Amino acid sequence: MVVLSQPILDNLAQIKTCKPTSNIFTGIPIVDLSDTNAKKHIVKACQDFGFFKVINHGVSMEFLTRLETEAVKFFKSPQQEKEKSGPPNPFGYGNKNIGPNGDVGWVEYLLFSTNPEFLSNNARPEIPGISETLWGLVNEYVCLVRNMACEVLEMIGDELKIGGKDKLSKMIRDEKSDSCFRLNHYPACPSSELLQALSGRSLIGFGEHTDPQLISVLRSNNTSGLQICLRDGTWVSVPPDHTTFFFNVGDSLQVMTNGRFRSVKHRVLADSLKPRVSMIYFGGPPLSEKITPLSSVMEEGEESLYKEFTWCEYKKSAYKTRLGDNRLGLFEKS
Ligand code: GA4
Repeated sequence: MVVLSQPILDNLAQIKTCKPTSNIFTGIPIVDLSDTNAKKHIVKACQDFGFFKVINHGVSMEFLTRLETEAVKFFKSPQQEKEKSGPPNPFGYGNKNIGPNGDVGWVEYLLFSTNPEFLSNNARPEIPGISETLWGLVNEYVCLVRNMACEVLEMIGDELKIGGKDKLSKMIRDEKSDSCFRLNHYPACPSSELLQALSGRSLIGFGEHTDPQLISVLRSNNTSGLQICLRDGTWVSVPPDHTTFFFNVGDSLQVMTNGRFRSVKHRVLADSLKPRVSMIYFGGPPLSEKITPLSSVMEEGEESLYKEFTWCEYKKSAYKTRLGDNRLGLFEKS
């Protein structure tokens, strides 16, 4: 039996582990944004998996590397310095603790608000200790990724014939859009002692959950870790690709399509050998927006599967849940 020293035990806190799966997902839908059939592929992927990867997105690798480098620089700074940017209530630096209800993971992160009004005024975030350079790059990145998310939502609008293809994208372009952005750092295993104690299991970086918003856009370095849950309940690993963006459907878009699109359950397992750095934009509607099925997707006589709610009501309720809870369950009609 391996006896762990106190610092290692402190390091682990209540972080869960799990057996790594050998299931590499080779069937990820790939959407070429320059393809004239892209909208068809996007809608199919949202229905089948709630997940797809985007190529030919036009964002330069050089820019992505610059942002990643600046993020790594922040995460490499002394712990005491980083703590000055926290706690994430709701925005700022967080270490291991995720959300307000006791969830933990092998992760440290920075959470930003990306309200467009706030960004266009080029206002500094309410987070102390963030360099001008990092803030500038985050600002630029969020604008690029939000445009990409709008493009995708417009293709969805067009394909679903929702009348006015910008009906969905408008919600995240709105100056009151309640969107956010997170930079995650999943450190590699800090010692051979811990590695040995894990005996082949992986530390859970970010536990299983669905995203409450409409749509999320993720970009990571070339370290694996992201897993998604397929319709049949199996967990599969998504091979990393630092040149592309991964999109996933959030709970709100599932509701707006009356369950046709799938808000995909996902999680991140830490890689014991290489740090993983990811950045995710969560496109959310304005707080007052009613989240209800779009009339164009409904068949004649079809009823909504969900009770009526606003994004504000859903968000409030989500923040009372644990990460892995079925948040939407509370709003399903019985
Ligand atoms: C999941 C998606 C986003 O990362 C996030 C998360 C938020 C947080 O980290 O504060 C939540 C989680 C997320 C859903 C349930 C609540 C809130 C942690 C948590 C336990 C920023 C978000 O919007 O919802």
